[in-house]
Amino acid sequence: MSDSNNDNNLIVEGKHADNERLKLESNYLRGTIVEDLADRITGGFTPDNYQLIRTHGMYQQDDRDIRAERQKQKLEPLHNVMLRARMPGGIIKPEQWLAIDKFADDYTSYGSIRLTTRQTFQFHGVLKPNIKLMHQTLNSIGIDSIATAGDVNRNVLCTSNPVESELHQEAYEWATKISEHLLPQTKAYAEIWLDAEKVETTEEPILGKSYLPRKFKTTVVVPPKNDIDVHANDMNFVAIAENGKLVGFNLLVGGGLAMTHGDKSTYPRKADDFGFLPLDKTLDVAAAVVTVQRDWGNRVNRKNAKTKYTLDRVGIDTFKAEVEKRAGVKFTESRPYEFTSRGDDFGWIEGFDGKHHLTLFVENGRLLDFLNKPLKTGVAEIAKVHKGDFRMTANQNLIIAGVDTADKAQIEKLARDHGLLDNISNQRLNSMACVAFPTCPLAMAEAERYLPGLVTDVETILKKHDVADDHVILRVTGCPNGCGRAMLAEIGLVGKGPGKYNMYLGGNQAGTRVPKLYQENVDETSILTIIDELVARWSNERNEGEAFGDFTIRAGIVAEVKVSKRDFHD
Ligand code: SRM
Ligand code: SF4
Repeated sequence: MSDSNNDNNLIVEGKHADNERLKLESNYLRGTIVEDLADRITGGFTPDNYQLIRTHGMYQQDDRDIRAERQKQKLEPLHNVMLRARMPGGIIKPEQWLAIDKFADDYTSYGSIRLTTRQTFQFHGVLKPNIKLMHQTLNSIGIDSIATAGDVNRNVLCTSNPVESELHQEAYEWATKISEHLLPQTKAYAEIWLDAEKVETTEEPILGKSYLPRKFKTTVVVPPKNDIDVHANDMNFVAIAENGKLVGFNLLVGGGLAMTHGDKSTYPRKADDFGFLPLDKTLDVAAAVVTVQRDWGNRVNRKNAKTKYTLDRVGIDTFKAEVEKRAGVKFTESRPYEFTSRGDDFGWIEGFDGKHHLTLFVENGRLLDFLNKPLKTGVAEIAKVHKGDFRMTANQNLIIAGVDTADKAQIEKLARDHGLLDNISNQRLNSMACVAFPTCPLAMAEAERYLPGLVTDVETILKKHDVADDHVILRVTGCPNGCGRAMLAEIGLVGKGPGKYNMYLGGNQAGTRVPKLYQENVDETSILTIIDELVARWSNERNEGEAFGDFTIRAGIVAEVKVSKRDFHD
């Protein structure tokens, strides 16, 4: 990069973050993971490998509920790993499901399969001696966990709803192609976990030897559904169809939701519109956006390293022009489209191809055999007879897709018998939380374990004010990293400390507006008091059909966040 580029503020000068050193020294993501794996004195990994295993789809964790007790007993934390699979578009076959179901039973300490907000599943609590077996089991059924974490392009999302069968199929194929195109080229994963022969890596043409400055997230979305929440993502391909056939994409760049409490240089931000591109330029454009972020992203301060900050630093026009140059494309004006909703459509729907699809609500995505609700067994029983596939949604739910008319009754009975098809309120269907305690090391407050009770209380409040059939998009996230996407909710609760949350208001139903801080450090009782007061006002003062988030802005309860950098913290 020439000095004149630095004049334009394209590169952030200064001492690089330590993650840059370890990526560079890792010999293309190998590090000393193999040696670490053989060390059975500790259940954990050395600090460098602790970071590097992320690029292979794993995080080292320990159960925070028992951490203090083990410390008292002078025991090392009970180290284990969480694995996150790579599932572009979230599609998984019944036979694959049965294998992951069995692995969760046999080798994870929680015995659960956790559907995530990015259309895949996680195993929690896999001990070191079982890690290789886990990868080999997944490999035997055609699944890997390459690049589902770390400074790379993550699992590529795609709208789940298979109603518009052909268009969805095309979009899904693009999600898979983009995922493959942007994968690391290093064969470290196969070598370390699958005992494959060593193949020297000489180049990472797209990601580079130091990989990306920070995580990078991509979606392919089929409007009018914004079920994958584009504005949480660095790069989004919005499917544009003519006569039901995909002709190209509008490109949205620079979304992201994380922030740090007290650090005003961090903020959630919506993605910007770059314009329309023809289908045959998709992979070139994907690579160009990634390489511009690779070269211009901030490698000095990881808190300001994501694409959203690069765009705000160098300017949208400069970033876009560079993408056009590298991809050999000129974006034309974006084609018209509209997002109207984000939720999943629960129950049965029929696709244009005559197949039936059953969307099941899975609270917090946690598939486990709860008392009187054997959800995990239920999905496994369905997998034993199902001839289509499963689709994990970005709202932590599960679609039993491609069911023949003749098989509908049997699938429905299995779902009902296992508590997968109960009557669920609109409010619960539109509420979501991240994992948080006990497995997430970064959690400041409860989320997954707090949400179910909170929703019950909010249901009571809605009923009290005669809006029980309506709902508020309610999301809880255990810390400001925002994994539960509270920063695109109508009411977003962001963990601040045990039992304390910052409350944000003013997102909208389509997920195209970032909410704004309403009250800081509120406890669970005050949260209910505030929601009660606000819902009472909404019920009495709202315009016909006005959604809660829109009301909070019109009524002046919070100001609208139009441009995050300017408005979010003011
Ligand atoms: Fe996340 C880190 C869980 C979606 C932003 N996220 C984590 C870790 C791995 C904690 C850690 O670094 O040690 C959490 C593990 C918890 C556990 O025990 O499972 C975690 N994130 C999750 C999941 C499982 C939440 C869920 O309830 O489903 C989601 C897994 C997605 C996947 O399958 O890949 C998940 N994370 C998200 C999202 C939402 C999204 O992408 O749609 C976000 C906000 C969007 C964004 O990226 O801006 C998100 N997670 C983060 C961040 C902040 C990144 C940043 O820009 O600063 C971290 C922390 C970090 O990277 O330093 C993080
Ligand atoms: Fe953990 Fe925070 Fe993400 Fe929740 S938002 S899973 S607490 S990192």
